[in-house]
Parts: sequence; structure tokens; C-alpha cells
Amino acid sequence: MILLLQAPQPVELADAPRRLLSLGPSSSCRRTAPKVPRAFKTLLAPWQTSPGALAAGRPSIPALLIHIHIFKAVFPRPALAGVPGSGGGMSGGAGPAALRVLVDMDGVLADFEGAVLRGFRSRFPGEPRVELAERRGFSVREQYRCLREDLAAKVASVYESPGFFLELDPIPGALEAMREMIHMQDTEVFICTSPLRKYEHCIVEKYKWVEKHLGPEFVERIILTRDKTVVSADLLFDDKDTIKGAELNPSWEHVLFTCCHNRHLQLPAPRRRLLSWEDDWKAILESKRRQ
Ligand code: T3P
Ligand code: MG
Repeated sequence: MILLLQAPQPVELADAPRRLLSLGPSSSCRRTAPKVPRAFKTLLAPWQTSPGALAAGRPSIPALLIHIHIFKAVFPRPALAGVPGSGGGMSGGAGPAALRVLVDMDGVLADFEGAVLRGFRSRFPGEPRVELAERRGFSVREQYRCLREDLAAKVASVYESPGFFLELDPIPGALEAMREMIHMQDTEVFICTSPLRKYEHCIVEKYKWVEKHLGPEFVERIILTRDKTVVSADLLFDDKDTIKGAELNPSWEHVLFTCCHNRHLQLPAPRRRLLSWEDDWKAILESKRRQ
């Protein structure tokens, strides 16, 4: 966390907690995080000094604008498992300046749609199906239901089968992009994915898929949740057009990853897309760093 504050003179990091409270009401203190936790104030309380006493005898120095990376000193982010100290995504300790990126799995890293169509065609060769060019809407099951009521259960049986998630093909360029992103300075990368309600095979196979295609280090970076809105990050690349959950104002910007079922949607400004992994995902990360 970065606290931007106006101080009467440079503040030593070791001295920062006392000074922070001694600045008094005339100091400007802008928080870049939504809330200063109660624990922070409690921790600082013993250092609190009367602003009047401190001000007495202090020469008048023009105010300086300073950044104090105070939470790095006071609340070091606990290191996650991974390569220690790299400063990049695997260390988990990239610091308060790190950009946190969530990358969805199905439709972004793994080709769910292609596998559903192939599986449906081989299992139900005589039945009508929805070609990828005709896919509309996130839910495969709902589109098959519109085609014919009983096809909903049939298509669901394809993606609920053992082996379905493990055998998904990687989306072109996804693995290379992830390997590059994870080594970027000041960048934390997580794979944020939802399990099916019928989760028996899906969950373990998602873990195995990540291990098989990206290696064990990335398994440490899996966030499995039915509600992505409660996960805190700067960016979320996801093919689902609308992501709702308990948090009405998620911290991340949702960048829509183009997939057969969402390519026809017109996004209202300022929403943006990543057209594929050939598209300029690095520019999106950089634009977010500048904000
Ligand atoms: P992810 O969050 O990685 O995109 O719903 C469970 C997972 O399966 C979720 O993975 C999305 C994917 N999925 C689809 O993409 N389309 C569907 O119609 C269904 C049922 C699931
Ligand atoms: Mg998805």
C-alpha cells in the first residue's frame, strides 16, 4: 500500500508511523487502497504524539510531497510458495507496486468450446448441434436447450464427463503468454477459475491441466472460486461477458477475452477486449500500471 502524504520534512521510514500520526489535520493524506485497516491504526497508536508538542520549535520548511511505502515496512506481504525473491509473479512478494492479474481458464487458457463441440459430435453424431460460428451467449447448455429441450442435458453430459477438462487443448499463445507474464517485474499472476456445480471431475482435472501445461509453480497460483468478484486484483482477463457476485464493485477491471460466444457483443465504453493472445496484452498491463 502506498500512502501519499504531504509532510513538513522528509520522513525516515523507521520513523514513519509516528510522523504519520503527527502530521495533524492540515496534512493531506491520500489513500490508494480503499480503506486503511483498523489494525493499522491500532498498531500506530503507541507512537502517537501530540502534534502541538512536535510542532513546537520545528523550523518552517516548505512542504514536500512524499510517498511512503509504509505498509511494506509495517505489514510485509506474506510470501507465497514459489521462487523466493524474484520480484516477479512467482514470488508472491512483488510488493505494493505490483500489478495483480487474474487470468481465467476456460475460454482463455483452455479451449472449452472446441472440446464441447467435438465431444458432442462424436457422442451424439445424429443430433443437431451448434457450430462455433453460431455460438451466442456464455452458456452452452442454454443454447442447446433453445435448439431442443433435451439437448441441454446431452451437451452437459459432454463437459461433465471424466477426462473432459484434463483433455482441453490450450488456447493458441496462452501458455507462452503466461510464462512471459509470470516473469514480468512487479507483476503477480493468478489463474482464477470457477468449478462446475457438478464438480466431481472438473476440480481435480483443472489442477492437473495446469500442472501438465504450465508446471507445478502455476498450480500454486490457482484461485478456484464460484465468485470472482470477491478476489482482489487490478485486471481480470475472462471470456464471460458479465461477471457478477457478492461484491458489487470488484477491484479489477474485467477485460473481455474474445471467444466464439462473445465476439458479437458490442461493449459499452470504457470496457475493452483482448482479441486473442496475439493481441497486445502487455499494453493492457502497462496501461493499468500507469493508472
Ligand atoms: P472458467 O471460470 O475457467 O472460465 O463453469 C465452470 C467452468 O466451465 C468455468 O471455467 C466456465 C466454464 N463453462 C463455460 O465456459 N461455458 C459453459 O456453458 C459452462 C457450463 C461452463
Ligand atoms: Mg472462462
